[in-house]
Amino acid sequence: MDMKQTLAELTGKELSACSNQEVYLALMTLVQRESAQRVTPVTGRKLYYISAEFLIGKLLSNNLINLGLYDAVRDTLAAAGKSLSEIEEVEPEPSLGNGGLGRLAACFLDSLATLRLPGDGIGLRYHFGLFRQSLKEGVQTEMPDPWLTEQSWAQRTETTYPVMLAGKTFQARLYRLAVTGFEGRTNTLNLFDLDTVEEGIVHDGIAFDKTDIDKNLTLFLYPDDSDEAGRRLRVYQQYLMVSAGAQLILQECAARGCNYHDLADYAAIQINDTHPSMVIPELIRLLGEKGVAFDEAVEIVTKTCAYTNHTILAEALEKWPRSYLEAVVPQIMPIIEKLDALARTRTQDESLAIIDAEDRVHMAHMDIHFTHSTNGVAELHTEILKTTELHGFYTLYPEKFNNKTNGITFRRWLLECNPALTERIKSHIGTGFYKNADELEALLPLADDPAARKEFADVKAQNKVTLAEWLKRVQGVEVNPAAMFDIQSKRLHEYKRQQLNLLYLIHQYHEIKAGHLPPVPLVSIFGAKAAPAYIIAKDIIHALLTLSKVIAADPEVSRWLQVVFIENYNVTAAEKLIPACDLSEQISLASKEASGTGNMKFMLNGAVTLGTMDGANVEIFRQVGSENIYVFGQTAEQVIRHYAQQDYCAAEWYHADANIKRAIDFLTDPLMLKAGREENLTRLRDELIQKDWFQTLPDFNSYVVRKGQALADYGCNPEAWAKKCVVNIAKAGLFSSDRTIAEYNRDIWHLAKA
Ligand code: B1N
Repeated sequence: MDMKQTLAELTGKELSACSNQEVYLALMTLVQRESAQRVTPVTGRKLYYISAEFLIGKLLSNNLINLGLYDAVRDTLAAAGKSLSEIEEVEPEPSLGNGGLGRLAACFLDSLATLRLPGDGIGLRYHFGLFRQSLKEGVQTEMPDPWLTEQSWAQRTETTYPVMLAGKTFQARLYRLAVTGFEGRTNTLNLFDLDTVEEGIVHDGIAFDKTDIDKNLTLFLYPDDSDEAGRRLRVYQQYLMVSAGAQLILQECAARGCNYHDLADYAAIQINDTHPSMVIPELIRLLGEKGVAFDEAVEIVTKTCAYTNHTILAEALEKWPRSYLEAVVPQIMPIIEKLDALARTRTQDESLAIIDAEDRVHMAHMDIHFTHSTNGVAELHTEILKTTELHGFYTLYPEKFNNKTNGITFRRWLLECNPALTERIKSHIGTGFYKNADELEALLPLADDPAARKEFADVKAQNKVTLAEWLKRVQGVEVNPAAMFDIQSKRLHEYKRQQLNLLYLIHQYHEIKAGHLPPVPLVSIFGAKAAPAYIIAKDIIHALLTLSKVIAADPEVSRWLQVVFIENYNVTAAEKLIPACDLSEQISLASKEASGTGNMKFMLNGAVTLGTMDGANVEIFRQVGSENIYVFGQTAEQVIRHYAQQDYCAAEWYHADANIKRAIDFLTDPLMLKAGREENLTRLRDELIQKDWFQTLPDFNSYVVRKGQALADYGCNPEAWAKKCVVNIAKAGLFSSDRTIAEYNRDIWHLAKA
């Protein structure tokens, strides 16, 4: 049937008479109908990827592309006077994640379906996801970010599972969201929720009664954990997810003939960081109910489950007080105790225990002892786990440790977000790279072809104009598309060092005031949300917003330098920013960024990286070579040594270096205090001088030098710059999540392709 007729049937009227909302809902139905035709048949094992976050982004266009319907829909709509891109705007973005960990889970689901591997997600159906950020008067405030509408991508089912929380039984209702693969199969994202949750209890931004579990359990991703009620709420959420998830897994496997003793032949479970770790004792408990003895259950679960570590930051490695678990999930506490005792028979090393001397339960320790695989997410990260953070575990279980360098799906991060670049690439090397990313390497010779370089440079220039128009429309700011677009977009965290970029911008401000003009104007763009209770992170946002005002008010400087902060950075905003970026800021303190995936997205879209030798930057460097990336700063080894010897002193750097001192002092210059808030600016200044836990100051000078070099190359030698862009695109194939998923499957899951 032709598309026009199909859409007319779905809307029940002439397309030209439909509102965008009506067309959107009709297209949602079309996608749901088409994807249901392609469900992945399962033979052998099926993967369950359990994760607190799935940062899936808007779904309409992505699904249309994957189902091969995009062009037909776009053209049919255009013929009726409708615009698909306007209809996309109607769709609310599901913000079921907060950063790389959640976006990785979404890319993995896409790649699994594309590779025709049976692999479903298990998570929670948060009503508001992460908060919506608003930036008024220079400060971040948080609002709920609703995405659920009556007709929704996540479809309600009649299936519920009983889950015991604090001695009371709750019914976890299953919602199913179709995950389409590119010319592939359909998998499912299973999301759990309670019918009793009430959005109406949220007041004054994102405040709500943290103790009313019936009403609040799935309202938000990562509810504020700065008080005990908030931390307990996270335990409630995690157990709801894993208990309902484990019941679903056992039920599905039993339906396919599993007798529970052979669970590992039917299921592979990937534990995404420590949030789902309670699935281990929960499965042991449920297997016990089915008549499987403890020792055998431990063996089965170990064979079935695998764990991915995403960070070495101590504060992110969850340790729950025993008292919380006893209160919220008393039914699994005896199992955790038995696991702790069992682990202690394998090692004398107290630091590898599950329950420590302070009665805290180390979730990562439970994962490593009782799964068969522990992986890091980039080569450097895995090495640091083996040699430093998890060295004791590596000594005990060397065979369990492996690396899986992260990746991104090219369907969303190239085909969908950058159609102009996709067209250019296609014109040279065909469409094989859609599914076989390594074919991008065939572009490499074009780096030396001036005509081809110009084509790619023209695409970038056009994308920058498009971004400038979007910024004008949604934020009312005007930017100069001829400037270099320099972008740092990621969660706000001190280890990611937005504050280093801030100090650079202040430095540039002074240089321009002193008459040292840069070779080309710079537009410095930030996108970042700070955790609501993370004070210094919010101070950094405030300082950037204040600096932006000070610069904008100074015509002498604003011709050369502009600071733009994107409000409510999310996947949708990322899709606009990334295709238009010239310089990609990946400036975390070496050793702290496990991998990064934004770095890969920017590279794929022809941006050049300015980065430290951290996370996957190391592998990007190896791919493109030193000519095509700007590297600066301390090495991971140097950083780790400073932490071990506790010999870093920020104040020494501040007093010894006039440029550092000038930049930090400016935070509380009268100009800044007039435009901003003294409390926030002073606190940030003091933090940088007195603590600077993430060693910003030692990297300051090399950062200034390398960024200056990038500006000079960009401004004075556009031909050489264009060459770098082409090389970056050509060498990005390694970072396809199809490659990552193929490696997980080869080494850990062993799923059969449908
Ligand atoms: O996971 C990404 C990596 O690319 C990033 O480098 C890494 O920072 C990110 C606790 C986390 N690690 N840990 C988290 C998120 C929420 C939370 O409550 C930890 N996120 C990452 C994908 O591997």
